[in-house]
Parts: sequence; C-alpha cells; structure tokens
Amino acid sequence: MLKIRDARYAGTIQSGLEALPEIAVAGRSNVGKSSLINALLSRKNLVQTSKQPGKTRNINYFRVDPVEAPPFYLVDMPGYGYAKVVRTMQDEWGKLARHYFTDNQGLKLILLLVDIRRDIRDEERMILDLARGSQAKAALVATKADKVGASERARCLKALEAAAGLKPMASSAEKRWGLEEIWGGILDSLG
Ligand SMILES: Nc1nc2c(ncn2[C@@H]2O[C@H](COP(=O)(O)OP(=O)(O)O)[C@@H](O)[C@H]2O)c(=O)[nH]1
Ligand SMILES: [Mg+2]
Repeated sequence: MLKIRDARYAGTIQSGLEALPEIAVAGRSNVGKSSLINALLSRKNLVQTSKQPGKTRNINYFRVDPVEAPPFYLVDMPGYGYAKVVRTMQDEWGKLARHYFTDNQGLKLILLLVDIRRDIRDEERMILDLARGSQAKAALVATKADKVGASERARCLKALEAAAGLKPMASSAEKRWGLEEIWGGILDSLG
C-alpha cells in the first residue's frame, strides 16, 4: 500500500487550484466513488459517502501527498444516472463530464467504477469514448465485490470485460479488496 503523508480536500474545479496530475474517479450515483477514495487513502470520512444519491454536483479535488512520490489529486466526479435526478441535470452532467475529460492536460487516469452486479450502459460508454479520445488512460473498477459470492463474482467480471473491452479490477471498499491493484494502476499512470 502506498504510504501517504497527507490527504485533504482541496476544492472544486472552479477554485483555481495548483496544477497537479489528476486521477478521476467516475461512475453512477451510489456506485461507491467516495467510499473507494476513502478506502484508498485509509481515511474513514475524508469524502462524505452519500445518504442522498445524486446530490453531489461538484467535481471535488482531494490532494494526496505520498511519502515517496510527488503529489497528485484524486478527483471525485459527480455521479450520474440516479432516477430521481431531473433530465436537465443529467444533461448538465454530460456537459461537465465532456468538458472535464476533454480539456484537461493534467488528467492521467480515469477510474471508471461500475457496480459488479450491473452492466455497462450509455454513460459508461461515453466516458470510455472520451478517455480513448484523450491522453488519459482508463481503468475499469468493479465495486462492491463483497456483495456476490466467488463464482458469481467471476461471472460478473467476465461479463463486464466483454461489455467494456477492458479487464475490470474487482474491489470492495468495505472489505478493502483490490486496493493494491488499483494503486498499481494509479502509480503506473502517474509515471
Ligand atoms: N457492501 C459494500 N457497500 C459499499 C461499497 N462501497 C460503497 N458502498 C455503499 O454504497 C453506498 C454508496 O457509496 P458512495 O461511496 O457514497 O457512492 P458514490 O455515490 O459513488 O460516491 C454507501 O451506502 C456505501 O456504504 C462496497 O465496496 N461494499
Ligand atoms: Mg460520492
């Protein structure tokens, strides 16, 4: 596990932050973005996990200062796809995502989170397409792997791989599964 000297909230995209490499954490509302960031940083409540899905509309930057590597941001993207969020906000999400993923030289890696029990849908395809069109890498993380048994887990991972054309990393924020592999992908993309 990466040794971290400091990790703290740094602000939103609007606030004129110091330019540092960025690792984006994207995915549907409630998929486990905030929980995964907390797990990766071994912080319980650095990022608020949502009791109210669809409420986070900002791009939230968390600055990470590792002990033996240069600083970077873990970026908590707003969720999408929550049924009760009105259409205009979904469109807003699309615009924000397109802007963030396209005009962003600092973006090194998009961690696209999908619930292990779910399928890839239009929004995920859009994010993967945006990643292909940018200089950033994309990695697929299948969250909440603790929710299924071992054989079901293997079946779900295969289905996700076939649908996304990317091999997913299985994770559980609850059980702290898959964190080493995800850190490997992050450090690899930071170079
Ligand atoms: N069982 C289980 N629950 C999880 C896991 N990750 C997140 N959750 C739960 O899923 C809900 C949404 O998580 P959150 O991190 O807020 O999702 P976000 O909306 O994508 O940021 C919360 O109730 C979390 O406790 C996981 O790995 N396993
Ligand atoms: Mg969240």
